Formats: sequence, C-alpha cells, structure tokens
Amino acid sequence: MSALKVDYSVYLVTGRDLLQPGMDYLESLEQSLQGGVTLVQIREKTADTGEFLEIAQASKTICHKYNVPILINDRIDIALAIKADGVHLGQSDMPISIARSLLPPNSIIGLTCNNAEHVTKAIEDGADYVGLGPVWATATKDVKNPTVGPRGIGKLVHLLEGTDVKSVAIAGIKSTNTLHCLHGSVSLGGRALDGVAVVSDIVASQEPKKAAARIAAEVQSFRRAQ
Ligand code: TZP
Ligand code: MG
Repeated sequence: MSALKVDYSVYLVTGRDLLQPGMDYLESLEQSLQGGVTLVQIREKTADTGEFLEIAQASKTICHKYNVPILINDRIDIALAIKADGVHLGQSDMPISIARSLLPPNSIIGLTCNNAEHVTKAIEDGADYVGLGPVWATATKDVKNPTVGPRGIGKLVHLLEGTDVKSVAIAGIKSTNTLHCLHGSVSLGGRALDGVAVVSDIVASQEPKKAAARIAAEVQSFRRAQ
C-alpha cells in the first residue's frame, strides 16, 4: 500500500545490464534519486526469483529513504513480498482486476499501452497510470510495436481527458529530447503527460545524478511553460 505521494515526473525504469563498468547498481540508483528521480520501477528480466527479491528489497530501502515510491515490473509476488507501492504490467501480464484483487488497497497499478484500444481498456480496468509508447526507437528493449512519436503519444493522452488516469511516455527519451516529447504530446484537450519514463539515459550514464537532474530540469521547464 502506498502512503507516498506519487509524482510521475521523472520515472526511472531500472536496467542493471546497462550500468557503466564498475558502477554499483544500488549506488547508481541512489545517485539518480539524488538527481531528482520521482518514481522507480524495478525491471528484472533475467534474475531468478531469489535475486529479484533481494534486489527489490534493497532498492525499496533506498527509494523510501528519498520518499520515492517503488513499483515492480510484472511480478505481483515480488511486489507483495517486499510490500512495494505497486506494479507495472504489460499487455500480456496478469489482468489489472486480478492484480488489484491480490495487492493491498491503494497499490499503484500501471499498464503499458501501445495504442488507443489498450488505453481505452486500461481506463475501463482501473489503471492508475499508463506507460505510452514507444515514442522513439530504443536499443534498451526489443519493442515490436511501431514508434508513435510525440504526436502519436498526444493522441493517446487525449483519450485520458476526463479521467484520473495518469500517463508517462517511454522509449528513447533523453534529456535532449524530453522537451520535444512533452511539448509535442500535449493533446487537443490540452492535457499533458505526467512525466517521462527513462532507462538508458540515466542508468547508462557515468553520472546518474547529473543525468536525472538534467531530465528533471527539462520537465520543470516544460511545466513552467504550460
Ligand atoms: N518499455 C518500452 S521501451 C522500454 C521499456 C522498458 C525501454 C526504454 O528504454 P530507454 O533506454 O529509455 O529507451
Ligand atoms: Mg511485463
């Protein structure tokens, strides 16, 4: 159950395989939080359950030290075990209704959405937020869906008008294109993304704190211009 306020502005999705040589994972996570990461998703595609559990628990301790909520990718059991603040689910993971029934009240549930049908269903199913994309091409994940660009993201954000469902964009987002993504995706109704989800621009940086701070500054600059 999340007692922490959820701020989607700078949403870090982890990717331990992208760390610079010699960079410790937990050190990198802590630096990124110091730089201004506001929400963290632990994404582990190859770790076994024991390892995932250990990483998730250690990550939670650090995130909560900075009052930043922690979400677990895919694995409801890991989220329950470490009392995470919520989960992030993909289109072929557990349905939201079942996840909701298993998790404590007020857990955050996010869903990856690549098109309008996904977004409409996410609203119906009671997602707290949607991860929209891919915005641009990325080497971080083998994404099969076509890239939609900021304007495509804007069309999906528009579907959220009149709902409380929050949104972030993902794939290929860097400090250098964050403003392009945010401005370009402001929907017809004027609704904006609530944040950007980023892996490599932060995780693969030599200086994760600075990398996160650069993105945070771009998000703030966008908000000031709104
Ligand atoms: N889901 C869709 S794209 C992606 C995930 C986890 C990876 C995005 O990584 P990057 O490095 O921010 O482009
Ligand atoms: Mg998944």
